[in-house]
Amino acid sequence: LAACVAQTEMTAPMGDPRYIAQPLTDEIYTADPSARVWDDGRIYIYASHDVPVAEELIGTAEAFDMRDYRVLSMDRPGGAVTVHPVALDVADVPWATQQMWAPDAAYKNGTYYLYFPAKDADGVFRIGAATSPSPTGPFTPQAAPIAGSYSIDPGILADKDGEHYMYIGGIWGGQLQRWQDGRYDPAGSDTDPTPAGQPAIAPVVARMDDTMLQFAETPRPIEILDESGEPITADDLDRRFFEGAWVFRRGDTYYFTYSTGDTHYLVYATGSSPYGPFTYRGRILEPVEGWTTHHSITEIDGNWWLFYHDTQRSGLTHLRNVKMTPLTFRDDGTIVPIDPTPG
Ligand code: FUB
Repeated sequence: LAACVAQTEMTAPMGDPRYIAQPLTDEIYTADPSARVWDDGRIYIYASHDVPVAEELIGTAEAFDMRDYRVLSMDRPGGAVTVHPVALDVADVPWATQQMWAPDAAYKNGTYYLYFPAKDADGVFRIGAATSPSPTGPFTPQAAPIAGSYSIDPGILADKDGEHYMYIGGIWGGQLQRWQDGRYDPAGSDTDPTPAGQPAIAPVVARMDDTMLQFAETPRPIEILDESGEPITADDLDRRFFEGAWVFRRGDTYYFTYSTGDTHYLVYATGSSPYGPFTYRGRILEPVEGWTTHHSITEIDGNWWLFYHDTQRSGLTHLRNVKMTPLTFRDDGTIVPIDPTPG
């Protein structure tokens, strides 16, 4: 996420025909949608809950000062959207102080798990876990963040063999560049110090243990390769990883999808293992209105959907609204890219 977000703010009303999809709710501002379909067949969206902030914060990463999570749900695409009560409040998380950013969720053996990034008392992003017998919460947080976790944007892959993997990372405001030698460097860069031509900073993945509350292993970096099998480099801004990893499996192919941040694309790479390496394949979504772009991709009754956000309702980068639109795969497994504002 931008350390300092500069953009021209603009206002576009709901229902504006330029947009291929409309906001799923106008009750609250929501972003970073992680859409899940659990055993009851209902669609649950675990999202950031954006809030207004003081004027002087607008245009900075501190404008993303979210305090709680609210789950959205619907019985089918196009169905009525329910905005559920607060699922987890930062005031109830013993170790967290601020900035409840992009969450995700998982289900195992009758328990729902909410995973979320937040800053601790030292201003360092960690990943927390919370549990509930209900998909909409309220969730009970663990006393401490997941040991060995850092940075932002946890994304969960529930693989077909029952294993769960957590993908994490975000550069700039997400602090991933400050963890490059395994320890947090408080004096590290606010952006990305990697020299041009060097491999881009890598997101990481760890398998969850049986409790779903800890990692079973030390997080490992993920390689994202170009068409020649070489690592994507830090200066390849249209293709390098920035934040918002979302991994799903389609057949035997693992799709590692992510945001390129300051170039505003959602893109994807594919591989044959949850650990990668993944080879870059192309774009999923052209830039949306607003600085950030963040998504999930979910199969619902045999059809694939892209959940994403933009700033159609507010015209302000820190007050976003989630949307969903159909996603099409070609016969060779590549994705048909979407332009969110045609015409
Ligand atoms: O919502 C806060 C941050 O903005 C997320 O963690 C990033 O992925 C970006 O969408």
